[in-house]
Amino acid sequence: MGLLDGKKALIFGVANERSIAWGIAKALKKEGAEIAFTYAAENLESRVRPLAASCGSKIVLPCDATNDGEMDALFATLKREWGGLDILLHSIAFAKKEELKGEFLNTSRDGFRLAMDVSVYSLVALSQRACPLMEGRNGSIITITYLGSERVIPNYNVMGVGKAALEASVKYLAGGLGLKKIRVNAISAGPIKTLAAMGITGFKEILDSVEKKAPLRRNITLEDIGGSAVYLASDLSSGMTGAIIYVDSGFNIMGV
Ligand code: NAD
Ligand code: 0WE
Repeated sequence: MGLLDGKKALIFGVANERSIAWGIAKALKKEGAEIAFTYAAENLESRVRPLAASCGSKIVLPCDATNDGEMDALFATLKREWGGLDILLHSIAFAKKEELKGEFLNTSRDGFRLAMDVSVYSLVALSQRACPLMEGRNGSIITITYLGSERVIPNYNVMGVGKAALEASVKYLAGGLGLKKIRVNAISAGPIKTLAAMGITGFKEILDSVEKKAPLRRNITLEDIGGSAVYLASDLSSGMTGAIIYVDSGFNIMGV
């Protein structure tokens, strides 16, 4: 008996075995969910397929979150294969490398637009298409955010502004989708060494400061995030929508 027996989950954001989306997929699978995976670009297909196979997933489809046509095709396939959907995980973010260093003041118009499109609008675009498949099934939509939305984290820059917009989008989506009994929530994850954290100036210092200052005195793991995602995906969290929950060893509560 799993908490997610019979539920169908569509996962966006697996790039490799370190991805937060992969940690969550494993946790959902363990509780009995059936999983479908997407990959952002052709060069990731060979990474995602073996991971999907190890989850017993038959559905692995391409989806660049900036491409409306690709999204339409994906959801048409999913409707044919599954008929409905219970869980949508959005674990996608991108900003140009040059925007993640130096002064936020120097953010370019194009860098701002791209970060917002990939990291924020994608949640809206996916929710639009997931919604008809989730109706009448108590669906759960989950996204991943970061403390840089509300505090100034050096170099996080345009992504911080994007995460603030993502969190506001969670609330507006939740406000509208409640009528359809679809819940929308975010996990604000502590720093974790994934592909998206590679080559970030000062990332090691951020990890060190969590270990030193957070109440739990340790960094978080994919399993920590997976556990909270199971809660948000399952009927255990049936009364919760529009929430931003922290999985960060408690770091966010500290004043110094
Ligand atoms: P990751 O690199 O493993 O995942 C990011 C994913 O975004 C990749 O799978 C990538 O393919 C996907 N992506 C990028 N552009 C895309 C596009 N156009 N279309 C579709 N997919 C696209 O890194 P991660 O750390 O697992 O990041 C997942 C989420 O977690 C992101 O939203 C990130 O902001 C958030 N987050 C990460 C941390 C951290 O410290 N790693 C902390 C808090 C929140
Ligand atoms: O959300 C993120 C990372 C998002 C991200 C990472 C990259 C790196 C490679 C988005 N776009 C790109 N583009 C690239 O070219 N995190 C929460 C992890 C993260 O990223 C930081 C951090 C932390 C923490 C960037 C600067 C400072 C801190």
